[in-house]
Amino acid sequence: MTAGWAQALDLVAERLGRTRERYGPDALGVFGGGGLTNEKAYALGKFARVVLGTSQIDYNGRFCMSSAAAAGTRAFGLDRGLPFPLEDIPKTGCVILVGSNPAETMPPSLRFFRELRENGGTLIVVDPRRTRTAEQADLHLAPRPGTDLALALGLLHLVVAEGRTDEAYIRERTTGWAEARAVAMAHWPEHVERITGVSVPQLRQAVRLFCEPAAAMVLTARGPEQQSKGTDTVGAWIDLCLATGRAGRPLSGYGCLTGQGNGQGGREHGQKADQLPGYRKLDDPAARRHVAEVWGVDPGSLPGPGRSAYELLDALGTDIRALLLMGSNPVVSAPRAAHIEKRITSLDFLAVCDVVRSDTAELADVVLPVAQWAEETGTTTSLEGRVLLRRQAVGPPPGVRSDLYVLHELAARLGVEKGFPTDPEEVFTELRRASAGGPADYSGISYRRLAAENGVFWPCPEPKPTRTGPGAGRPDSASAKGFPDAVHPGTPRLFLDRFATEDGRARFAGVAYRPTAEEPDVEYPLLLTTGRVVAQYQSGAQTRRVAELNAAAPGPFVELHPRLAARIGAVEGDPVTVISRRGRATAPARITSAIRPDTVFMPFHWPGEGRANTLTNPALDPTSRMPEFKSCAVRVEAVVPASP
Ligand SMILES: Nc1nc2c(c(=O)[nH]1)N[C@H]1C(S)=C(S)[C@@H](COP(=O)(O)OP(=O)(O)OC[C@H]3O[C@@H](n4cnc5c(=O)[nH]c(N)nc54)[C@H](O)[C@@H]3O)O[C@H]1N2
Ligand SMILES: Nc1nc2c(c(=O)[nH]1)N[C@H]1C(S)=C(S)[C@@H](COP(=O)(O)OP(=O)(O)OC[C@H]3O[C@@H](n4cnc5c(=O)[nH]c(N)nc54)[C@H](O)[C@@H]3O)O[C@H]1N2
Ligand SMILES: [Mo]
Repeated sequence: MTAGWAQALDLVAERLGRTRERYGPDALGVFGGGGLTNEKAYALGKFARVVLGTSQIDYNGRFCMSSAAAAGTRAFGLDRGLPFPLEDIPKTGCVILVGSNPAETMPPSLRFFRELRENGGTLIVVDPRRTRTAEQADLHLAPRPGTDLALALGLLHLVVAEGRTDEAYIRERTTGWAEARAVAMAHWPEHVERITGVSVPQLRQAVRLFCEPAAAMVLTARGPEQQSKGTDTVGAWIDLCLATGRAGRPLSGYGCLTGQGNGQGGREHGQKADQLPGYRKLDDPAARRHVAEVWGVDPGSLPGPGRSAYELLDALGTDIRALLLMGSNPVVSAPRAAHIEKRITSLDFLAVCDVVRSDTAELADVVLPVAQWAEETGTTTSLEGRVLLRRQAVGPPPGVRSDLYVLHELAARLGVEKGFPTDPEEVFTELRRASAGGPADYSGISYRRLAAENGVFWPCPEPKPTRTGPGAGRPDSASAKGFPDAVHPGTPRLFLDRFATEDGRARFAGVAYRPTAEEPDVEYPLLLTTGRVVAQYQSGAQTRRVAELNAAAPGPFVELHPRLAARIGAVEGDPVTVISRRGRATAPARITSAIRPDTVFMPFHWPGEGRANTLTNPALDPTSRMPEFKSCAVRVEAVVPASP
């Protein structure tokens, strides 16, 4: 049934309030999304901690870039997708793209790789499939899924063996090399070849292409990151950069190709379980004091870190009784999705804010229809750390409100009248103060400045905090009077002088290879990996509604090698069933020699019978809490048509 806004918001507030009274604040869960603007992500994190008082908030970015973020923080003391602008890519000598398929997932960025090759640079692609991206590479390495850690160590071994390390750089700018070197030396190329399936001559060629030019980059995406050892895997690729002097130098470095609409900004301002705005840590007393002051609350009232995304979803209906979901569709996108769907349906109460009626919204008690990106103003932060202002282009349809309106109204109904403005610029003005002095410092960035410039790179601190004039300390002053006109130029390139660690040095990870959480065996002899196609976006909630996109990518499929197809009797276009320890999924076979014979691939954009995530393994990375979307053990059977 439909209801008016007031009635619907009354019901949501009443149910959240009642649940809190009965079971305590941690019985309330909040789940956000990396597609939300900085303002919304910030307001959602504040809403959870200040209004609901719950520690149980996390977001879909945990499934996205959390391993790269953890590895970047560990190595460099700071996580920003790219520590350099995208325009640097064509000017370097060699790029290794690890588990990234921009031909399908970031088509506009392809020109950077094309220009790189036109300029005489080389592209190496590491992917178990010969993707459209791999087709454009000078060298394609096709490791078995989940073995990138061994691959990186094998390359590092050869770098040492061939005398290609940069000893002066290692001495002056890093720590931990002795241990990392010892680990790499234990990973003999022949051994790495057996683990990964990448031949020793190919390893040698990769080392030569990477080491010979004056500058080079390693870029990772979800392939090596969405593993139960994603943080260590990215760490090993960073080690390769550090040993060869290719980080924190012009046109060299490690970067992570960010995913969602606001994948970078969405991970900085507090919708993550352990985080406060400005990329501060929730368990850091100084950070708590700073943010509590901006929020006008007692630091002791802020809850501590909560559960990570999968753990939060897994606790629904048990510890967590009511959920507010804003910007994600976990019924399709969470690992072990049939189980998560059951957890969601066992909630006492589910409220979903969405721009469409997503598969998860279908299960909700209340769906609140909100505006989407072109329909409202807000800032996002690109993978290069560039903060961008997007002005409203069209008005939302009648009856549609904004996420900020929802939070404002719910806060008021739950007894917090102030601090949740509906004007994005007012929210941003407060975000600036909350982020001031943090790693992702936005305090020198204003809407006025963003309107005049083509984005500003963080950190961009406010140069002189003259907080004495009129309007000082008034976070709700939309004209940002508390801030003088910012003059800090922003920071397009990080780490050129020093890394963001305490001693200014980058830290080697120095970790040994370990297998995936679920290696193949007799019962489940193959590896399933998952990913994307160009015409569908994520859980498909938005793109499955667009006729042209559905025509281009009408449904799920199972990519398998001709040899495997022959063995199981699969026929092109006929259904096959993929079976894992979590369940079964059926979709048409797509037979191609572009995939390893020991591996099958499914895109994850669809619900129902062909839902890839029915199969995936929620084994979590110990540091980032990233699930192992990129490998689990399966068997595949051809569906024998019923005899007439
Ligand atoms: N069209 C489209 N574009 C998108 C999205 C979308 O859904 N659709 N989503 C956006 C988002 S949120 C994200 S995060 C990005 C993701 O962008 P990508 O990371 O490029 O996308 P994926 O297809 O998940 O994975 C990339 C590649 O990793 C490979 N791979 C699988 N397992 C392994 C492995 O073990 N090792 C290695 N090295 N590679 C492996 C896959 O074969 C795949 O080609 O795309 C963004 N852009
Ligand atoms: N097997 C497998 N599973 C995966 C992955 C994989 O590679 N393999 N990749 C993972 C990754 S990288 C990601 S990012 C996740 C993404 O998975 P999801 O979080 O499910 O991503 P979306 O489909 O983008 O869902 C976002 C929802 O928010 C809505 N929305 C968009 N903008 C707004 C807004 O401004 N406000 C509100 N309230 N709602 C909005 C959309 O309509 C949509 O319903 O999937 C993960 N799942
Ligand atoms: Mo993502």
